[in-house]
Amino acid sequence: MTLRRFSRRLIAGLLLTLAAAPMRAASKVPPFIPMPNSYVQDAAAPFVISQKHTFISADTALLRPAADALRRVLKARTGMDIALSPKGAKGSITLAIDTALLGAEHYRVAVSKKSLAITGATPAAVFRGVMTLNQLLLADPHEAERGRIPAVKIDDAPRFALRALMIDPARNFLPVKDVKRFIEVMAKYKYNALQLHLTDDQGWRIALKSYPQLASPQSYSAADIREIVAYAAEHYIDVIPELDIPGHTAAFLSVYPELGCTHLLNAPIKVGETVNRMLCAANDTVYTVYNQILPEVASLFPSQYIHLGGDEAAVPANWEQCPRCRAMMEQKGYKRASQLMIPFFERILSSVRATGKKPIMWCELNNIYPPADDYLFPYPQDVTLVSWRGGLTPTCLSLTAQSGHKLIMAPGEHAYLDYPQMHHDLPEYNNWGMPITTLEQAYRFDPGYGRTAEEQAHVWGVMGTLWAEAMPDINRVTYMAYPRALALAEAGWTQMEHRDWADFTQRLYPNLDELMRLGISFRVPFELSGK
Ligand code: TNX
Repeated sequence: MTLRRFSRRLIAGLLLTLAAAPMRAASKVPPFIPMPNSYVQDAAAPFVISQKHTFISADTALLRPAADALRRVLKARTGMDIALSPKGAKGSITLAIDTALLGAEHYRVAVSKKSLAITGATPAAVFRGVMTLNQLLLADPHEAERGRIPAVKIDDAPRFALRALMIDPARNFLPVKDVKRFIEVMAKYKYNALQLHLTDDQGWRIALKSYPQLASPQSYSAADIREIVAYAAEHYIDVIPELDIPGHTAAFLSVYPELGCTHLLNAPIKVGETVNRMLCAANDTVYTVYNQILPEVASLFPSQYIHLGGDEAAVPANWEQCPRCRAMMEQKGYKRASQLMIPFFERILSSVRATGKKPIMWCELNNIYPPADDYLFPYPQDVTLVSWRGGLTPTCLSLTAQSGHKLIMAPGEHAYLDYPQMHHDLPEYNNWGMPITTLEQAYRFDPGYGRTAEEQAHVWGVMGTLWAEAMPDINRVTYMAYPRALALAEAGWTQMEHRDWADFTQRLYPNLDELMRLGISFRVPFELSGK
């Protein structure tokens, strides 16, 4: 081979390598979390936005929150403030409802040299698409700064209709501004529900007109709740209130001790210390009071759902020893005091149904450990249950499949974000021997538990819980939540065949970088690096 020929080959080879290099870099999956269910990267030229020639057009006023979100995304990533324009304006980015798409959150993102369109079955779906675009722009910050958006086709819809997080202002109050900040972050990861655990032994955090004495010094007013709910609605997040009964009620009973069991009427209650008190099942006034509280709470929250707790009721120390409860047991012919849950929730649920809302409860079985094999009591058919206790989720799944109850998956093994993320990590107090839930363990969660399609058809979705006994403020809450809530977001959204732990860890880093820049505290998953 002549030198000339050789060098021509060399140059051709070099050119090929050079041509291939950006392609290889570009073929890296952008840091989507959750991973979309269908994503195709196009080799075509990117869509280039410019301050002068690009506009955002939305085909209905209902898309305004999505359009505003997109504007914020583009401003943050490109520095350009892209104006909203009338429909059809040339050079515009379009947001549109596509009624051909099925499923409330089904959206498409189509980016080509000529156009950028985000379409969805509903405004919520379009909003989710905007969140995906935000992550697409995270892939290459330099390109984004130049207004260049890679050509892609995404067609995506969630595996589960519900992806929730639960925060616990009852244990440690969270100011409205912190709740709003929390909502902002969850929305980025396509969560669509926030459960507020409003009442517990440590506090009653909702100020009601019907029973104003219940409110603790730190409580949400009606105006606060409206503010939270409205902000969540702009992010297409449903706010589900929880009033925990008949256990976890020391704060309530500190105000109305006469509504506890008769043998405990003179036993002092110290909020923050006393636990395991219950509402008396055999006191009519309990039902009268809740028959006023529940409609008021229902009116403050637009959600179709109210969570009623029902967990960890200390029946042996309360109902079992209360003369009035025992008389009721006898009259009903019950052998076990826990059967009083039947009439208790019959009355409470009739108050809930009268508000038009649907009840949710923590699923309790006839034992707190395996071998539990049945419900604590027969849950009425319209109750949605939440599986939570470590070791019992397979049983909960089977029982609910048989009995036809809708199920939310919050298994302690994967979704309890109050548990430590690593040995010797937080929490530094109130750690009662909590199991460690690593990021990887949070990720290795199939909410269908590998069951057949039929056996998991009743699974409504997932919920991560942030029980806050050891979370004094929002920085601790987000430290415990993230990055595990990113893993959970993907478990709730992405089909198993598109999930991959190693791939997730790669998509994770730009998101952590983003959280850091937003000032959201999180645990650095140092165990993933430097191996
Ligand atoms: C059990 S989970 C509880 C909570 C605690 C949590 C601590 C559930 C339904 N009840 O009241 O905060 O354990 O992990």
